[in-house]
Amino acid sequence: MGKIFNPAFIAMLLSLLLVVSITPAAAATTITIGNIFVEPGETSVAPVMIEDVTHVGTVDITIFYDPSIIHVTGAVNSEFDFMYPVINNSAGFVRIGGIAYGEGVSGDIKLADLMLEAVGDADETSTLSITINELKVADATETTIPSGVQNSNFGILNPPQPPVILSVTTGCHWIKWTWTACSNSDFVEVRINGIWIGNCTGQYYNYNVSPHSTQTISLYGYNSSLNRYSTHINQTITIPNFPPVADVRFVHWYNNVGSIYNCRTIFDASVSSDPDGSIAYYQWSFGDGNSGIGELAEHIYGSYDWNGTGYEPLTVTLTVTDDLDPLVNDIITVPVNVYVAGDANGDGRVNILDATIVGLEWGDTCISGWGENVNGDRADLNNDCKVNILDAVIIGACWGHVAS
Ligand SMILES: [Ca+2]
Ligand SMILES: [Ca+2]
Ligand SMILES: [Ca+2]
Repeated sequence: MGKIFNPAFIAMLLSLLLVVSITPAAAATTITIGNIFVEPGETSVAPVMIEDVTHVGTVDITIFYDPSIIHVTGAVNSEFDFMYPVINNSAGFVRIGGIAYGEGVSGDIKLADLMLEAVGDADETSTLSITINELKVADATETTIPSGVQNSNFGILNPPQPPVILSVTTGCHWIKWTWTACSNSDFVEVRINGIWIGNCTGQYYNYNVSPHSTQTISLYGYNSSLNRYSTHINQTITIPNFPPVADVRFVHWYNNVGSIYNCRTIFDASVSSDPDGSIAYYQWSFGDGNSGIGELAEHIYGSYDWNGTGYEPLTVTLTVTDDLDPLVNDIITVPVNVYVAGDANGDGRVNILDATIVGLEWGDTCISGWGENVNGDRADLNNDCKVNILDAVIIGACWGHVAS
């Protein structure tokens, strides 16, 4: 009993099992010819192999084919000492004999490279059917070597064609190409700027790109049976410069002439944007004949527009220009309220009503703009974001002024 569980015995048993399991089964000898696909009129080579053979001395086989589709034009490159083909392209067969001297040859032995010419039309096929007449070992016994055969197909295919590009659409950061179905091809190989990108079985390709870049796509059809590419088509596309979007944010909606009593009107263009770059230039026309530059513009108005009964807003024009070549602009116009100095309520007069607004809003402050606090905005006559004595002083100094 103890012996069965002896570790040495188990180790020996395991190693024996291992040896048995990795010993290959005796391979059967097979005479093969590979599948072959060619274009119409093309001549190609199909190797005729005797695989897993031992000490073969003589071989004699016949390969039958459809002579309306294939002609055999030769047999070369034998690993036998002597090989001779008898070709009959009228009847559709080639008989090939081979002799190896001495101990013969063993392993995977090439009998011949068979040269096959396509004489049929595209999409025609013929089998290459092997009959073994004789296969014997290289000794006095001349024992026949048992062997199977593996026949093959010879097919004629039209060559792959490149597709035709149907459309190209672009965004700031992408290009999409579409193309026609590609005849005689299993897939379309996509190269961009000469570099392989992918093999597409669909009829489109999306590619992410740098803004405003130039990309060249090349498309090749590929036929895996023929193992060859088509000619290719190219298309070069330059992503356009997408225009910027001009926008203006007011710090103060209500502004006053500031030529005597300081009132800076501030325009903020930082809310402008460019989808594929950045904005390089900001140009302002303030609506009173003056102009300026910069993302954040300040202007002190010296004039207003009174139509006899009320103020007309002045028109501010912002032009933003991006940083790509060629430069692209966008323009926006915005109205800006400008009143005479000291006029808080915008009625064209500086009087007790303006003083009242300042009094009511006394002490109000803002940080980056008055927002919803319209009266605070009106009462802040010097645009310093505080309603205090300085605003009251402006009213006092301008008391009785009338817009005209
Ligand atoms: Ca742009
Ligand atoms: Ca007023
Ligand atoms: Ca103020």
